[in-house]
Amino acid sequence: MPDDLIGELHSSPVITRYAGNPVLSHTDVPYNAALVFNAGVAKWQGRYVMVFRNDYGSVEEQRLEGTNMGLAFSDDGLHWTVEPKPCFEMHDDEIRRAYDPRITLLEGRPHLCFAVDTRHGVRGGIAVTDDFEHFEVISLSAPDNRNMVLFPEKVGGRYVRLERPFPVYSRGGERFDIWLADSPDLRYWGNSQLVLGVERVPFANTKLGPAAPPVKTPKGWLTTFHAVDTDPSRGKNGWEKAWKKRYCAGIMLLDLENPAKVIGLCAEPLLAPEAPYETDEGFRTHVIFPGGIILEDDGEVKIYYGASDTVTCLATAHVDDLLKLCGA
Ligand code: BMA
Repeated sequence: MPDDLIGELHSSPVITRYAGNPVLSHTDVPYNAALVFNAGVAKWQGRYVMVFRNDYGSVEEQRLEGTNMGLAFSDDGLHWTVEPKPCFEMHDDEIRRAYDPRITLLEGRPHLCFAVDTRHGVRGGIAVTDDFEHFEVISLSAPDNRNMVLFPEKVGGRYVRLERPFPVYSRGGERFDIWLADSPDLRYWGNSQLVLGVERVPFANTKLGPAAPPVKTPKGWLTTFHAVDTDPSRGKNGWEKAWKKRYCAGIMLLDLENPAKVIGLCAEPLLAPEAPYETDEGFRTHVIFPGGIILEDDGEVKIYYGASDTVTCLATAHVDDLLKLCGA
């Protein structure tokens, strides 16, 4: 157990939560749905598109049966309509489920990154689609790895992704860090480099993970991440007997040409659990898990995040304020 307890945390003053939160919950889904969270979002063909994680079962009975991914569209990024059927699922003798999607528009085509629970460990998957109906899985990592996000363009002639391997033996406990790998073809990944270690984030004592795909700005790749702290004194925070972790969103800036290099890091959380739907209600409270980011033409940044592993929420900030938080 960590002996470096973090204590109270607050969201950055540059952040505004959308007054209509949550933007999506199980009641918006026209099929079996219970926890509707950890979504990836992109602007595609003139609309906003969202792929969300759906752990189905019953909220009333606090019972979960399985996981698939649903699809929703929106004209304004605020009001969403869910398609009649789930869009993506992986399940066979070896694979239990795929979840936590992120969307990157790369060379004009939507690419989905996701985690895959298998009988032999957690793998990170990448798939490509042209219609959000048919997906071609182009790569699955070795275990244990997840929270992958693709950069929206090649850097130095190579495809690049952030990822979060979990070295349980060598690192000690759950101290997991953010890494970067590159690829000539999105299939074969290598040149692994450490980007951000837990010890560099003052509001984490457990693990980190990449959040939404990095956004290109003239000053660097603006990049969200999630940061986890554990406090053994925390008790029942949700449906389970005890939930001792808190997930916050952080923000950093990566070098445009060498994205393994952190050129700015905000020492405080961007978003810490504070709203009732983040602290009081749901499966696992005190979890903010961002997976989608949109930089609008007027500089507004929309950040989509899972709240309490239960609903999908939105917060906004101005890109200049986010860059300032990173010292740029
Ligand atoms: C992580 C992932 C996320 C989830 C978070 C909090 O390990 O499973 O999907 O949001 O835990 O439960």
